[in-house]
Amino acid sequence: MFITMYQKGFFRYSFVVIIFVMISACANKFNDKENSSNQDFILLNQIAYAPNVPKIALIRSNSKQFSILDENGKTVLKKATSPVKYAAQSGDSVQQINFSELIKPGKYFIRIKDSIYSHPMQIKAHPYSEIAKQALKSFYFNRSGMPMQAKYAGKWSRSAGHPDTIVYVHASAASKQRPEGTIISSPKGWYDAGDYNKYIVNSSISTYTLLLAYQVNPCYFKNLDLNIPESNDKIPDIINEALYNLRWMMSMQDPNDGGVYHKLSTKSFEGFVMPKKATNKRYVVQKSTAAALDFAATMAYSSLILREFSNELPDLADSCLMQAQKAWKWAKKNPDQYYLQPKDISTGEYGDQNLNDEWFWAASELMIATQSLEYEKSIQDNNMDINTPTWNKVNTLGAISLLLNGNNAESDSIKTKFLDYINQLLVKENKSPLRIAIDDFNWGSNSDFANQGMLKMIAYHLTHKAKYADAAQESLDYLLGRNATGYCFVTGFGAKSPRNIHHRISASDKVAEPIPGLLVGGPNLIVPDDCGTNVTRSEYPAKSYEDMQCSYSTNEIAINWNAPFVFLTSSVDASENIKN
Ligand SMILES: [Ca+2]
Ligand SMILES: [Ca+2]
Ligand SMILES: [Ca+2]
Repeated sequence: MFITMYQKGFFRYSFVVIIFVMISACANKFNDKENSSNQDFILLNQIAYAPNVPKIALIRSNSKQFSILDENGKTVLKKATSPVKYAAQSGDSVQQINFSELIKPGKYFIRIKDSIYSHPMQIKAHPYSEIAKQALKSFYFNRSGMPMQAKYAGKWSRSAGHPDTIVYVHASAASKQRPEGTIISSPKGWYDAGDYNKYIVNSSISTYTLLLAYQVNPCYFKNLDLNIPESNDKIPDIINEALYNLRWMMSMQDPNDGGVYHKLSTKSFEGFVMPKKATNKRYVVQKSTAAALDFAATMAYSSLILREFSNELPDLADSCLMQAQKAWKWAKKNPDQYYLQPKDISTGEYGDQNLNDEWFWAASELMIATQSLEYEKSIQDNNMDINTPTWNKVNTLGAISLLLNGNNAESDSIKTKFLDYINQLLVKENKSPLRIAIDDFNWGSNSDFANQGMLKMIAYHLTHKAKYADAAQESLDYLLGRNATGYCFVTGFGAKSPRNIHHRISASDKVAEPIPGLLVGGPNLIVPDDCGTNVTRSEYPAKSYEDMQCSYSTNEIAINWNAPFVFLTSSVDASENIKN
């Protein structure tokens, strides 16, 4: 989606003026002059903190001390701020304020200079239950081929679109058994992002990440009722949700040769209309090595997770593993089928010229699932490194699976590398004025924070060292408001959150509020003029964000961004439940 949207041209939409509603009557009690601009002097997690976690906010106004007031206006803490530091990534002079010692549940405000108040701040147990649930439920809202009934979707109910029971084999995907124009059925699956297409590469990392969230905290998810059509069966709703996409993925493999179509897509992006009205012909496009390997990895990992449900889902785990092995064999025979966008197709590419990491991920998952030496050799031959995962860098997903599910022989050296990487993130964050470890703000920078938070929680899971959970809390703090834009980057949550997301359903459903629980891509400088020349984005990467529908480069949503956010919120929430 992303790169091609850029190549394809610029969407221009009229600017919608956003009026931020005054936040709370309590705040007004303190200061009639309160407004969102002075609140942006104090950047903090706008949702809540569990009592025992570190609580560090940032201020952008030179102040020697800060106070914390309870909801009756009584000062409960007065403390010195840290020295001013210049943050080159946001162009701000910032100070940190640390109020970790405040542990009593309640609602509070931070005050600086006697007259500048923060958004409301909360301390409570189970602080992220609701946001984790909505973040997961956003996948349901992005299901293709299913009507959203009001009893599950509330005011976001809608008709079904994209049944995908009639999908054409594109010329680029033609084979002897399935010539160009052959009709296949490939229903279900999630819309990838703001568009209505379905892409194997991005679906793979997203599905894997949700299943991983389940593996790390199964009890948490067994108790989580999403109010989706499958909520009353015996399968945890997160597994139901992942299955909705997994079953689509299974239909993307050509049973004749094991090759996997790279995507299911219209020729060009649909307009900003509801799914039911987006009725252009859809195609499966080109089999690619990246799709085959990501598919193999995800199917093999799914087989492992789904064994637990063999009574409810007979034979499904075996089918997944069989399909994974077939895809791997196809990739072995076709190791350099890099995706090349056909001339008549302009939707998302997810093109990737370096597949070493995809080989490593697929081999890791297949070795775990089969214990076969064939895959072990592929792993040993691969000079794997650890980094923050994204759709085209998936080696760390293989490493995580080996750490959680592999045998000790492989795990020891990987664990060292893995923890070294996380430790480096922690060192960087502690030195950074904004307390972040991001060097470059990429497209979808928010997903880098979510994925780093996920890696930290896995480190916590492996070592039980509190420093990793504490650092994951700070990744979450960033996404929930402690960032240079002052936004809580999740729709429907926080005092200041995105309203005008680049998401066709939210843009055309005639409901004022966007579908909740969606993490937007976040700031970056990659396409500074996506809203045309009348909108000037900040020249600083950490601030270059616009809550406008036209800003596809900063305000789109995507399944691979929401999945690590589900992991992060659920695992932090679950671990805090234990600590409390
Ligand atoms: Ca269920
Ligand atoms: Ca790659
Ligand atoms: Ca809407």
